[in-house]
Amino acid sequence: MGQSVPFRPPKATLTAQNGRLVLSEEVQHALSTHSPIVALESTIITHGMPHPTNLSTALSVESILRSEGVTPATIAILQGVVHVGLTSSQLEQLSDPELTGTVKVSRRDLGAVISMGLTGGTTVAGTMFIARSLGIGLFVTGGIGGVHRGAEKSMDISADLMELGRTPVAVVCAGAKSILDIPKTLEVLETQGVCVASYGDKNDFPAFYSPTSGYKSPWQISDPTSAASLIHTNLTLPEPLVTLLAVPIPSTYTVEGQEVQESVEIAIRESVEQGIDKRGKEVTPWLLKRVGELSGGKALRLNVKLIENNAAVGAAVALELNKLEK
Ligand code: PSU
Ligand code: MN
Repeated sequence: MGQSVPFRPPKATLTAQNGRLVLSEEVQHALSTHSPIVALESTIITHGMPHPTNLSTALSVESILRSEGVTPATIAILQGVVHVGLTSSQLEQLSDPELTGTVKVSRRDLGAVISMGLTGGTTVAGTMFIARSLGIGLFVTGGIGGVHRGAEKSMDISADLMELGRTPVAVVCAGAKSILDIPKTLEVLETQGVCVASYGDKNDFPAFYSPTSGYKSPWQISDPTSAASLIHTNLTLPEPLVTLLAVPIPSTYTVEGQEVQESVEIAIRESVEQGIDKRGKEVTPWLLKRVGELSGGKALRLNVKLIENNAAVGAAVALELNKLEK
């Protein structure tokens, strides 16, 4: 007869005590005083933008948040240690193009990167996972991953969409990039139970460089107070739900956005011709880089503008949300 062994749940690996988690003083203070705080991702620094714009944008987003009284919590993994809140020298280190072997860290990669002592930038999915474990309820980024064009064959659907379906952290973004299949992305978001709301006076679902994708969001929100109310209500349902607040790029950039769109179409065609579309996690960084080259820097300029805009909206929402959480 076999002996029965009592079930013992494993101990968490991600703790400050075992040195696998480090919170900056600023983040520690914000969490302990329940002050407004916003999580920020780092794949955009390591794999999403070229140097030195990756660094200047990371710094500028943080300073936009701070100037509104909101603590930025940029999340990354440095030599196997999860950092929440980075010093400017850590941001510099992460953005350095000479730094080789930096991993793009999605949910599936977290344990591997920590156990192997590696350094990496966390994606939307990876960042949400860590933000949630600390009780951070709001996250600002540029664009989320989504369903890739041709996904009916490749099955390339970003883990971001599944994370949005199961990890209760509200996300502010500029929609999904037009390198993706927008209608299929919206379908999967619906299937995953994500509350998608456009921010502003229209319900168009934005497509990153462009304020409209040609598709609609199911909901529309026009000010920070209503956005916070929606986010808070979703987070406090019996099973918390994610709100994806889709903020269109300011209309001043509409013409430039249309020009960038042409580069997007060319980059996608090239990725199929060269078989890049079959390279898993490399697909998104490759397309982002190629659009940057083809657009002669225009895409990058818009990318910075829209992230800064998202940070400003995110800060206003964070302040309102904080009042409801008290
Ligand atoms: N979209 C962008 N810039 C980015 C990304 C997406 O416009 O830097 C990054 C984000 O970190 C996002 C990730 O979570 O790419 C999605 O990658 P994938 O499609 O491999 O899941
Ligand atoms: Mn993918």
